This record gives sequence, C-alpha cells and structure tokens, in this order.
Amino acid sequence: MGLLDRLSGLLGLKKKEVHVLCLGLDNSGKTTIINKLKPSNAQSQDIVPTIGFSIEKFKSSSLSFTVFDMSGQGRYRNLWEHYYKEGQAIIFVIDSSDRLRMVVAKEELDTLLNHPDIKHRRIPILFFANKMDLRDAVTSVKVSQLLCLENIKDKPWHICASDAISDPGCEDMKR
Ligand SMILES: Nc1nc2c(ncn2[C@@H]2O[C@H](COP(=O)(O)OP(=O)(O)OP(=O)(O)O)[C@@H](O)[C@H]2O)c(=O)[nH]1
Ligand SMILES: [Mg+2]
Repeated sequence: MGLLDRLSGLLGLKKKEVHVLCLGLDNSGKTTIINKLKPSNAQSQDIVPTIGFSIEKFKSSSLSFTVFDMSGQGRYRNLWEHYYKEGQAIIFVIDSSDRLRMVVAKEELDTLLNHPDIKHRRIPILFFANKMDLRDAVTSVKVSQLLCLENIKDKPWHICASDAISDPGCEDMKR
C-alpha cells in the first residue's frame, strides 16, 4: 500500500477529494515530509523555508489530495486560519528535538483547536513527531504528553514518529 493510502487510512479519510492542511512551527519539517510524498523523480533536493504557503496536489489509488503547506514562521501563522474552513484533515508537524519551542507548538495547537472553524468539527489530525534521528529528540510519547494530546477527545488523532530526511514516512506507514 502506498504512503498516501496509508495517510488517508491514518486520517480516516473517505471522501474522494480531500483538502489537507499541513501546520506546525517553522523548521519542523512540513515541506520535507510533503516532498517525500512525491514520486522520487519529482522530489526537490533543496527544501527552503516556505513563504506564505504552497499548494501541492497528490493522487493516491482512491483519493485526490490537495495539501496546503503553510509556513510556520511567526509572521505567516495568521494565514493558517483562513484555510481552516476548507480543511478536511490536518497534519501537524513537531520538531521533536526543539524542546525550547515545544511550548510554542502547544500554544499554536491550542489556538488551532479552539478556533471556531475547528472546535466543533470531528476533523482528523495526524501528528508527526519529526526529526527522530536527532540526538536531542524526545520520543513521540513524550511529545504527545508535552502537547497534552490526550485532552483531544472530540477528534480522531494519531501521532507517529518520523525522520523526514532518511525515512519516507512514519513507522506506522511502512507496516
Ligand atoms: N535531522 C532532520 N532534519 C530535518 C527533518 N525534517 C526536516 N529537516 C530539516 O529541517 C529544516 C526545515 O525543514 P522544512 O521542511 O523546510 O520545515 P518547514 O516546517 O516546512 O518550515 P517552514 O516552511 O519555515 O514553516 C530543513 O533543513 C530540513 O532538511 C528530520 O526528520 N530530521
Ligand atoms: Mg515549509
């Protein structure tokens, strides 16, 4: 099964065309993860910080995905909410080695979860505890504790550990 089908399985997606929002702080690895979803001949070798956002389209065997790869830089984060209404699934990426900014990631997540366009919807969220290859990285269980994910009761969610550079997806996706 391909990575995209796994992704739709993890996100519990059943619609034919899905808009996915990819969110998380700058430098967490969003664009790197999305790049790895592309066929190898279409992957870019040089990932640069996203300005504003970029839109990527993918087709898996059963679904078409439009992914909104949002910039995580502070000055662009206010753009996120304009896309919440049309988002049907969320990928939220965390740099597991960035302990200092884990609290900022939590603040952004809490703001997202309390937004009127998100709060009352059963929108699925897939968390990537990324950069697991780095020595300072905390485990995905720890990331989940630091972000208090167990408090999310009204939305299906899943967290997976990833190393976006050498690994084409999270561990769960390879099974
Ligand atoms: N070691 C390591 N580096 C990673 C990993 N994922 C991404 N990186 C690196 O982290 C840096 C930031 O990656 P991006 O994909 O640009 O991060 P982003 O979340 O899209 O950042 P913005 O577009 O600024 O919001 C790049 O230098 C990547 O090569 C990972 O799993 N491990
Ligand atoms: Mg980016």
